[in-house]
Amino acid sequence: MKTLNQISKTVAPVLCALLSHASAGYSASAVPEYTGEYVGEASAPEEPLSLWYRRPANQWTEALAIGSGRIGAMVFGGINQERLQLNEDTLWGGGPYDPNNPEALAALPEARRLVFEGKYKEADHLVNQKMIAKPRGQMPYQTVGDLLLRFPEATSVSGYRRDLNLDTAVTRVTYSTGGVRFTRELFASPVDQVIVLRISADKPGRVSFTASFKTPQKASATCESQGTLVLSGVNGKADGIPGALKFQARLKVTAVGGKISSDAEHLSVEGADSAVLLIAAATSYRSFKDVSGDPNALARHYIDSASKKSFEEMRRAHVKEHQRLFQRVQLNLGTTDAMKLPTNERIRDFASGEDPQLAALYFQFGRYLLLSCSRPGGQPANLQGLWADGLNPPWGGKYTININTEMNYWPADTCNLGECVEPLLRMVQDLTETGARTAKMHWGAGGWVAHHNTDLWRAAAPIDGPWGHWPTGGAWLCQNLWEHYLFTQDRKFLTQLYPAIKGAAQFFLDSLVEEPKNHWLVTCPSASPEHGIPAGGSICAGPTMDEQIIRDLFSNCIQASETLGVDVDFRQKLTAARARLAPNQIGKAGQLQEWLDDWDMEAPDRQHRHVSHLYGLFPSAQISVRTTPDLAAAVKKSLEIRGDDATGWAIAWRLCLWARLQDAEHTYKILALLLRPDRTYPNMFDAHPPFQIDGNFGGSAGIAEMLLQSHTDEIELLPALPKAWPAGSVKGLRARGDVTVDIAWKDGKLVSYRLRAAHPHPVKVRVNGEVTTVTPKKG
Ligand code: FUC
Repeated sequence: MKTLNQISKTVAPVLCALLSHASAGYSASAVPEYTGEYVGEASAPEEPLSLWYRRPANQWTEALAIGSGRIGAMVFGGINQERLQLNEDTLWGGGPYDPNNPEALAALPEARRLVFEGKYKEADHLVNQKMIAKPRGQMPYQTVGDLLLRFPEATSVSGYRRDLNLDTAVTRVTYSTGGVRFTRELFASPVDQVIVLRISADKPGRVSFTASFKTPQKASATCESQGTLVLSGVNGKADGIPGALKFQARLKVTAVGGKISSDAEHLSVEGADSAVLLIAAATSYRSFKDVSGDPNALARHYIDSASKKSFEEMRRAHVKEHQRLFQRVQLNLGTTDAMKLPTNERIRDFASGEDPQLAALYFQFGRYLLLSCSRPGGQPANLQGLWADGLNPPWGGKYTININTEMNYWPADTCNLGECVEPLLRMVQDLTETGARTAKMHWGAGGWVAHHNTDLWRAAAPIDGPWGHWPTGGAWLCQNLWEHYLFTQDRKFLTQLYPAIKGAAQFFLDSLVEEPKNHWLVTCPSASPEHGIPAGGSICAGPTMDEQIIRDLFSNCIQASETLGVDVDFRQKLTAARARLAPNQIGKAGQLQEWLDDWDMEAPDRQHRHVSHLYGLFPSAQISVRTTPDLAAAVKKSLEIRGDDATGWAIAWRLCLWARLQDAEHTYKILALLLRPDRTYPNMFDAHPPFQIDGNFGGSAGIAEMLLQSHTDEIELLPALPKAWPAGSVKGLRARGDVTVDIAWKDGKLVSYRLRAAHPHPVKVRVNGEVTTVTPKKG
């Protein structure tokens, strides 16, 4: 049999021209991973902000995530084979489509009549039959595929370590075999828009490997020239919607010393001192209605520009750009010996309470993830951020907007990463267009609406079933963006946002109806997200969360129109309608009612993961311990009824809520639930389970909320500091009003703080129950 080298010399030019199905040839499972002994245990990296492990990843949730905001990889760190599972944030199933159901509007009056006559089951049935989108699901986010690197089989391995340094956003794999120490260094550069991998050895001529692509997509790999392997394909249809995207992944290898050769679908390096791999990926997506982009030109462009730079140059630029944002916040919760253990063991042991730094690492990991999956110009963070395997990840890896996408952005401003909000603004701007059609076709209303999910194509109609018939998803997204304005006071941003807020408000002015008992203005038919009502099904009128979100939306729109000096008449309409919304009500168990009627204690699933009606306390500021103590006490009661434990994001929401209740010990107890091995995977991804990234982001937001709150007219320092963190400091957290805050504490008490603002103005600061007025320093 000829070796790959011999083949490449003789027939490479012919083979290079051939296309072959990438997934048909080289198979990941055909490469036996090293199963031998691991000799000489590696020690912890010197950087405290590193995740690290003593073994390669076996499972996807052990692999380490890198991302440029737009392209990303899960890095497994195998010895015989490295697997990089690749994503590009516009590679989804299907193509532009109109999901609106032409039958929906005709059924609306009847659905409302049934709800108001208390015939909830019948209403649920009608909504299900007539008012759900066509198709009933949305399009899934999908993998590009894997880049596989096969190395010469190892017979013994020593000193193995893989780590991910959050401070540099570089991941490394190091180990020794056959008397040679190998190092892989990888990063996904937001500057150069490529994933860069350098493989080196401490002895010359020892770097050898074979690279190939493998994908479940309809795609073919071809060797375009010596050193360049290209995977080209199209996405598939989903839920009956034909695939409309082309995509390409492109690998370019350069080596110092040794030989590069290739056949149709493999590219080999033999006997090099080191090699650098550049990986680019792109699709033909230009917008939710335009798929005429040229992935070949784009991917080629990324590779060509990156090829002009050295590895060191690219690494320097990448680290600089990452640190520009990442290093704005430093959190020190103390150090202990536990830090010497690999990350998976620290997660296992967190409950023992001797590893406060793990909470700081988790906090920073959330910030790292947000920076790696939501940068200006890209798509917003989806259910898995940027990282998803296969063609149909859990829940399609979509944007679920009845909590999950909103939670993804909770840490953005408090944790000083306001720039990451930009993709969310653009998605909402898209939704004002698609959602205007949904508003008209499903509700006979003006403005725009988005229900409980959306996707790359910005589908806005209700999906899945009656519980998806929930019209406040778009309005909630507007609240996230409004918060960004509160933090930054950026008038230009407000001007960009205002049309979306106004359109969302217009929709509710047109679609709210008067309920017969108290004559309040309510949404109908709607649902309290995913929670069943005692009568069966979930369809109802005016669930508490809807009324709270709309109250915020109207208030924000009124304030924005005043700030911008526009729409006086519209503002008056909103003021009048706001006064007629259903109020927050306290029910017979002393709880905050989830619905217009006091059904909470009869609800079939009282410990449900969603805590939608508690939106008023967090993320909203409608309820707070000082401004509305009775309602805050009712929220506490509701939380007790719901219970502490839940799935990933639902624990993170409880964390933020308890922090807002300013019960430090209870908040910490919830944090420990989030940081336990069945809720945090070895790679620190949140376990819903399976993986969902929202819990990571909600976790970072919750930790920030323990240290600083600014949702009332005060900046409160250390509002929920637990005994487990007796001494520490935090630098760079953000408070509303464009203020940056540093705090240090000892023996559980604040010792110093510093406020900075670009445009200093007096602010009220609350410390240990005392309020003083302070003017921040300029900066
Ligand atoms: C909502 C939640 C589920 C899951 C899904 C993506 O439907 O109720 O728990 O998070 O979104």
